[in-house]
Amino acid sequence: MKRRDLIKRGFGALATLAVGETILLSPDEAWAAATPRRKGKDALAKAQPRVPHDYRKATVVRSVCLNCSTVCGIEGHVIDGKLVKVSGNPEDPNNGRSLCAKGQSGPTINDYPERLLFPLKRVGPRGSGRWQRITWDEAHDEIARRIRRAMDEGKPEEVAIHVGRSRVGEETTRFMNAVGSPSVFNHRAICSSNKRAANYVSLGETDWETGDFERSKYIIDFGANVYEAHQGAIHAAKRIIRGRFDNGAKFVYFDVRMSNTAGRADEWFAPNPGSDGAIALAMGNAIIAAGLHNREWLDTWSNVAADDLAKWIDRYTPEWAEGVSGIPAADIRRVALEFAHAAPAAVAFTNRGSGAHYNGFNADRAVILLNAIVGSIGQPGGYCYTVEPTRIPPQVFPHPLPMPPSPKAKSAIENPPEWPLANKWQRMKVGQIVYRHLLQGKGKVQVYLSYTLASPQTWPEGRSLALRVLKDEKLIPFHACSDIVYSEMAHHADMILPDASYMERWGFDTRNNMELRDYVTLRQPMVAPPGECRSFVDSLIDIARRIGPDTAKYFEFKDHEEWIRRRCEPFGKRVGEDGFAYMRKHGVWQDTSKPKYYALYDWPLSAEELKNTRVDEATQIVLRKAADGREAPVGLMVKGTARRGFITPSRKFSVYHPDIEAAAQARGFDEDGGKGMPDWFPVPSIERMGQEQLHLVTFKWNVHTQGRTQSQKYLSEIVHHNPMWIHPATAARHGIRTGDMVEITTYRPHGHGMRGGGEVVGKALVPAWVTEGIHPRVLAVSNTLGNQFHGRAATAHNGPRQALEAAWDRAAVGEDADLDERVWWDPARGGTGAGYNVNAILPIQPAPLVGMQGWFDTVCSIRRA
Ligand SMILES: Nc1nc2c(c(=O)[nH]1)N[C@H]1C(S)=C(S)[C@@H](COP(=O)(O)OP(=O)(O)OC[C@H]3O[C@@H](n4cnc5c(=O)[nH]c(N)nc54)[C@H](O)[C@@H]3O)O[C@H]1N2
Ligand SMILES: Nc1nc2c(c(=O)[nH]1)N[C@H]1C(S)=C(S)[C@@H](COP(=O)(O)OP(=O)(O)OC[C@H]3O[C@@H](n4cnc5c(=O)[nH]c(N)nc54)[C@H](O)[C@@H]3O)O[C@H]1N2
Ligand code: SF4
Ligand SMILES: [Mo]
Repeated sequence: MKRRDLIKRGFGALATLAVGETILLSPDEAWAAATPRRKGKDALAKAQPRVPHDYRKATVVRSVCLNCSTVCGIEGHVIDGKLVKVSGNPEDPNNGRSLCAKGQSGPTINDYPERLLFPLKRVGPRGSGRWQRITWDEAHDEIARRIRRAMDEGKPEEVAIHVGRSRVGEETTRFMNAVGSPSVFNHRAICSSNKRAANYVSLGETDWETGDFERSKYIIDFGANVYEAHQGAIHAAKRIIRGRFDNGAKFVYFDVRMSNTAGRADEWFAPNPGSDGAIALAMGNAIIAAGLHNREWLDTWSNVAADDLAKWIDRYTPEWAEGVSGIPAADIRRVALEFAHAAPAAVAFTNRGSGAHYNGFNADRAVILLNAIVGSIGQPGGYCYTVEPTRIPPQVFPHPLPMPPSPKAKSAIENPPEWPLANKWQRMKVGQIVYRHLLQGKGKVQVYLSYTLASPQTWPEGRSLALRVLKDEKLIPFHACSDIVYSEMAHHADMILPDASYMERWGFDTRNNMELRDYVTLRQPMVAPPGECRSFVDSLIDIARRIGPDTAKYFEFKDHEEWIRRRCEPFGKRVGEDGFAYMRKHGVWQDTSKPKYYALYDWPLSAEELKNTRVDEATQIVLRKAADGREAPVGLMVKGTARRGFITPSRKFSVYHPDIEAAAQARGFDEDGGKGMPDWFPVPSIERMGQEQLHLVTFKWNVHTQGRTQSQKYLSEIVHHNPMWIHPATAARHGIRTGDMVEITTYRPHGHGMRGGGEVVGKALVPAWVTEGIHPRVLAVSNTLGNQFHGRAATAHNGPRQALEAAWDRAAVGEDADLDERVWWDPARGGTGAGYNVNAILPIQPAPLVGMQGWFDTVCSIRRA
């Protein structure tokens, strides 16, 4: 038999695949063909004796976790080239020594037996699972050639990069700017853009608050599941615990579900979905009515003075909010007044529980406003913030020059005009319409690069609309997927680029710092990647060099390591030593040269900052004249002194925002704060819900992250089953008991931007779990399970690696006795299986102005199957 006719099968064969050979990786076929190889109980385990590690012999490498977007500082303990353990980086200002279960499971990724090892190119139809091993040169040449063609045709915008939960925004943007394409599609509208936009509107210079929980006396949390999920879970939760137990803070939590956070709260309320904004406005109303608002703060710092705000908020009484939310007016009033009494050491904050709704932008604005009403913005124990918390400070770690200019080309997918505020403060995009717009011909792609993205699993209408488009070679003519395991995304690509894991590659990272200072962390390889895995950024550098001199000139560094080293060189002056060596040793740098960012708006302008300035009489804004004669605001006169103020048009905390009013008027509607003020309006589909219809929400488990952890065996051993939570009264009405299969039917939403409403989106079958820990009209299914790919732990298949042709080569990537012999959740061993994914039936629904996905607005009906 000629070598090229030989088709190897399954992941076991991957390790011995030579360049030019083909392999079949389609899970179904590979599983069906897998030879059972039982050698007696735990035979493989006996062959793989467990050796206790002597950690004193370990080399410690500091880096950053990326098993979720909390990005905790970590220390890797490496023995004989193997990462045997991670622990918290004690110098990290946010998490210190603390890590969660997901973080500790990280090392299982590195020698995962089903890791992708070589670049692969599709042979046969897309999605058939048949691949040929190619070299990196071949992979990069082909991608570069296709990008060059689009550029030469004058269509650089048809080169797209689609990123999920990644942390290489600066690198991908530089690459795409060099190509001249604006088509960087991201996931923020899927994730948290309502919350980010609300912070930008109100404060002007941050997308994320930093509650000073440790010093707080009263904490109200609207749907941030801080003990389990949240961005910054460890960071926030440990400080909330200290606030509660060391500082006597009270913790009040709103969630439609009895999450672990609800279980730890002093009071838990289950509001009607989509009503958090109404509750927050009513709390503001109650505080002002009782005269407990901070009149002085509002009159000084808010662009709507106390008396005007009182008039606006007058309509949102606790009684009105009770009708909307189902939470008794007496409780709303009582919590509000307790909160006001604790102020300024009082903080109200949010995450996706309030924000992932059609009306979530306003809900989050209302919660931020609540802090302003009691004057806790920037105060110890209050609602604090840092400056641009998601950016690596370019003045400290400057980008190597020359920098490519921003692209001139436009893309209606990247910047859809229907959502005028989507890209206003940050490139937040409207990610959920990417596939729909491609289907409708509102934009085109020639080259589609996907990175850390599992859209069939994690996006709305995932296995329905997203998959349909991913399979269509006319709509996506070329798809190269960067992944570390054989995912659903990789399966539907034309080329697979096996990435280095976050423990095997370079990168900078940062987020908001609970210590209210700027800080930066370094991600560095703890171990070498297996096989030919290579960091995606290194691929981008290499591809940019191959496209042509016009792109190569922006990438004159050998690799990502050198790029980072160069950014660290100027930083070295700050610390008085080699900047790169400093970062590698500490893993983190915190800027302690300035005071903590308390009440940043109140910081006086220095004599230096006041040079060439004048004060505008009408607004009291301090304006500085630049060399070209143009004036820009730099501060605000407050009681005779020049202060920094907020970085908003009025230089004050923005209750009213002119851009919102203008955007709503341009779109011809009044919702979503159409008067420019924080408002509440009903989610249209919820407003029209029939008597028997229910809300379907999803949520995150504490031990799983979206589409990226299910292949990690310890995590999937802990959680691999996700039945639908249903209240006993609702279950009884439908004759449903725990374990019964339930058919869920979902309906298309009403609302702006999308046509239709009320039609069936789809049906799913999910088992029930009857529990009192949920709102009677809400059903909840977690969004992180139901994998069809990603290997044995994720798909609940016990048995040998899908090794057919090849003896597995332990030297390349070893087999794992746990996966071979102990996946007890395999249905073939009487287990419950890998869970359910309901994203296929969750409709795309962007919020009116900002475009964030209304994840938790889905209306459905159920019946016992
Ligand atoms: N129903 C429902 N769905 C949701 C949500 C919800 O609330 N409800 N929440 C949403 C939220 S908040 C978000 S942020 C999105 C996130 O969803 P995505 O944007 O899809 O991000 P992830 O799930 O983190 O990405 C998973 C993919 O990245 C791959 N991967 C993991 N590590 C690496 C690596 O080092 N390199 C490369 N190249 N690939 C890697 C994984 O194998 C997997 O294929 O999900 C959303 N999905
Ligand atoms: N363990 C874990 N941690 C993670 C992640 C993960 O996947 N797993 N992902 C990271 C990412 S990318 C993100 S964006 C964050 C998300 O962090 P969170 O926002 O904390 O988590 P979610 O589960 O998306 O949503 C929070 C809660 O909203 C509730 N909810 C639904 N509707 C409503 C409502 O109308 N009102 C209220 N008050 N609550 C409601 C749900 O029951 C859920 O418990 O977590 C980050 N950290
Ligand atoms: S919260 Fe857990 S998974 Fe997320 S970064 Fe921190 S340790 Fe890693
Ligand atoms: Mo997210």
